[in-house]
Amino acid sequence: MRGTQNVVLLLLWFLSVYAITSFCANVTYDSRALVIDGKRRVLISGAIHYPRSTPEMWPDLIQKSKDGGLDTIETYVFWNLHEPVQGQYNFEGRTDLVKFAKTVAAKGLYLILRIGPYVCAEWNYGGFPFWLHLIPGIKFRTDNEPFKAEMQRFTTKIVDMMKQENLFASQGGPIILAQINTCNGFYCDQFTPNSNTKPKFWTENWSGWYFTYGNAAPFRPAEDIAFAVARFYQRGGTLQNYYMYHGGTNFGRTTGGPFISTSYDYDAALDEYGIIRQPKWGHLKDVHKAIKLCEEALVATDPTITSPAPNIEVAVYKTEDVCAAFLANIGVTSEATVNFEGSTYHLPAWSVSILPGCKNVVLNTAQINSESWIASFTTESSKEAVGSLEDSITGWRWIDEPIGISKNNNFSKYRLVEQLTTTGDTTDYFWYSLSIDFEDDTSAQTVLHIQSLGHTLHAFINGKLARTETGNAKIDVDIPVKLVTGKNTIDLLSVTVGLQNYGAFFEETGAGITGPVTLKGLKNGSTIDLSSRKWTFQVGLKGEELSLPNGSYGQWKPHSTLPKNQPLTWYKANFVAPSGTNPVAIDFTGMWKGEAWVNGQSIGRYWLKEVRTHGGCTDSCDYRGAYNSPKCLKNCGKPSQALYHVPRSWLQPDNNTLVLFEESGGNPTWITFATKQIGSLCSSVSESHPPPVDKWKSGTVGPVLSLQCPYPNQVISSIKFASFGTPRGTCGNFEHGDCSSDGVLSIVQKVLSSFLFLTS
Ligand SMILES: *[C@@H]1O[C@H](CO)[C@@H](O)[C@H](O)[C@H]1NC(C)=O
Ligand SMILES: *[C@@H]1O[C@H](CO)[C@@H](O)[C@H](O)[C@H]1NC(C)=O
Ligand SMILES: *[C@@H]1O[C@H](CO)[C@@H](O)[C@H](O)[C@H]1NC(C)=O
Ligand SMILES: *[C@@H]1O[C@H](CO)[C@@H](O)[C@H](O)[C@H]1NC(C)=O
Ligand SMILES: *[C@@H]1O[C@H](CO)[C@@H](O)[C@H](O)[C@H]1NC(C)=O
Ligand SMILES: CC(=O)N[C@H]1CO[C@H](CO)[C@@H](O)[C@@H]1O
Repeated sequence: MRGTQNVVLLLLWFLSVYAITSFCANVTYDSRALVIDGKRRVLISGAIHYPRSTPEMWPDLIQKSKDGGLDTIETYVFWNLHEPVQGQYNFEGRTDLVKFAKTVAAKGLYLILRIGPYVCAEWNYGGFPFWLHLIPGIKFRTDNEPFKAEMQRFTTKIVDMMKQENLFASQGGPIILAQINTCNGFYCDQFTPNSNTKPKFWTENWSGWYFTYGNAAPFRPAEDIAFAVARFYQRGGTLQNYYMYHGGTNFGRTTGGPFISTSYDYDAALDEYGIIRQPKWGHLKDVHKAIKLCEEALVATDPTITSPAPNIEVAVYKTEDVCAAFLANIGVTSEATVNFEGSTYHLPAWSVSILPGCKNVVLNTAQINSESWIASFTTESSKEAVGSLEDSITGWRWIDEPIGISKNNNFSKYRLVEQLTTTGDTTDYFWYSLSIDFEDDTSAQTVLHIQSLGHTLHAFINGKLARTETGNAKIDVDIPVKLVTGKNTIDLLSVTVGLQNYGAFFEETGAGITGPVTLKGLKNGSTIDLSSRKWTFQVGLKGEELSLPNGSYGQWKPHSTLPKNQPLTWYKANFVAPSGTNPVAIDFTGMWKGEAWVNGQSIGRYWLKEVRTHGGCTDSCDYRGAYNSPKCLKNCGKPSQALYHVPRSWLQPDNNTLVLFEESGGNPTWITFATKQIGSLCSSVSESHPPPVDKWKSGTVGPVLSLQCPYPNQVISSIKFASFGTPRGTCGNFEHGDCSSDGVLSIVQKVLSSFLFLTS
């Protein structure tokens, strides 16, 4: 049986690859549809930003998108990655846009290319290269000649590049759309295009929300996003795009912010690691199928929308030949029944039923038929592997980063300077150093007052870390200091954590210690302003200059002297990659804040900052009612991000180097590796559920419960829970309800063991 299925799958795959060669398309539109080669279409799209994964991951991500029912992949183009230095372009590796477009084409999907050049996207500086800001007279995103000239040059470069590779649909390529008049938001059913000759497009349907350091992780229930999608097509929508379908990872220093996490998981249908997130992926797949069953009717006419009762909305797309209906209950609390064309339909609160052919309900957005599973991390040390993974990280070595000025690029001024215009955002790190003599102030209750534009400040007084403080736009801190007679040193390390990516004039936002800096409460009672004293500045760290992130340079000191909880320390170790093919993460528990590199490639900034919202978290969230990003939160009381993705393709089987720069202090020997896999499957079915969408046409009647292992090499090893009645909870936390029939677990176990017997 399994063999036969494989043959069928292979066949389909060949067919889809074959299909791309006949792509060459004439793409136009009218008020109702996108018209591709004369065929009127409604399309479903999902965002995958190519630099947030690796070229090795792209084919799998795009295949899973296709399997999930998408027609189209959408991406921004990230100017600051492609032109890090003015006139010097980069289109290699994760920035290989042409390869990404060709991968989309090879899977037989369309591509929407949003060239920007402004992208927002929680991306550093909204995608603008920082050098753009240093062009005299420039103002971003407005009618400004220097800006328009640069924007035109970059946009032309990208368009020409795509043309040269024949990637536009008119040339036989996958790109069907570039910049468009559209709607972004959690819901877009009320949106109207700026011309009545244009179709209704939704470019950013936020499938979840981004994570930030120190805040709980938002998630969006599958029932609610399914509701939003169905509502959009119910009210005349033509194309919607999930933002994100795969969020991925903000590698290196690419996060915007400040304080956007390195993980850009977004609670998307594909998780940060590319694993299918259930039930979201499967439920949306069913929604897509249901909409596609209506496609002919959707493109044939505008909907007739009526409201037969409060909170009930019925949309019918009907011509002589075709019909499709959407029945919505937009009420937040009450279920409802609707009479439609002689039949009665039951609608849960906040749900839409889809009726291709206007007769049978194939899907209700609040009823999930798709199976669920739990993908979880296993630390190798908890496995019965030969040798724990802790043993596979060996030979920790270290180098201390000097406190204060240590590089020849230092310079002095009798004032404080803004950080970004000085560093050009080439590094997160910028030193402000001052030395000051006192005759006798040693017994005084002296306070050092510092004002900074952010984002993180480490203040060292006489070589000792006196305070770490974090803030967006404003850090205002009083640090009690003990001065000594004679020379005192004040070394302030200012650290950026991702540049602002949105808001009016966001490009003007500065960082660093712009003052005032004062000493209050000296022995003679006076306050002195240090802002206009002689400060010495240094761009970047000594370790960056020495290329320590590469691991093989510098005088690394031995394990026997390894310091713990020491600020400003570089650590390095060798490790053997976790075996197998499951995605890999590093658990940085034990460390505090810094950046990490694997084999010289930055896996991003890490920060174990704890989630401070202790009240607002919930495991299960009521999907009913309008969603917004604080509505459903998880991760309270835990570090906002402990696990950091290391792409498989960056690893060798053995002899890998991990380097990290720790700002505040930690214990690197606690660091472990973990792999992510799907360990548990859940499925539920209700007698009132319509049959699965894919069974609908094949004549199967009644509800069907199915379980399928996500990977070909997996088998079901045990059944943990089974209930027939009114069970409660979510996958992993089920419990029996008030009504529950006896012996279900043993019946299911028996079925499973006979199945295993049959197939073995
Ligand atoms: C493309 O399609 C439109 C409308 O369907 C048609 O008017 C136009 O002539 C076509 N263009 C080409 C190059 O075939
Ligand atoms: C500062 O830079 C100068 C050269 O510009 C160098 O001679 C000096 O040693 C540097 N200072 C420190 C503390 O490294
Ligand atoms: C107080 O002491 C500081 C530091 O010793 C000195 O700079 C300042 O001039 C003194 N102020 C007065 C009013 O004596
Ligand atoms: C690694 O070393 C190369 C060559 O020395 C250098 O160009 C590169 O910038 C280094 N990478 C990092 C992350 O320091
Ligand atoms: C491990 O890799 C480092 C740097 O990539 C190299 O210098 C070293 O020779 C390698 N060691 C082994 C045993 O292969
Ligand atoms: C990704 C994105 O564009 N997010 C924006 C969505 O809209 C909200 C509110 O309208 C903004 O706060 C986000 O920045």
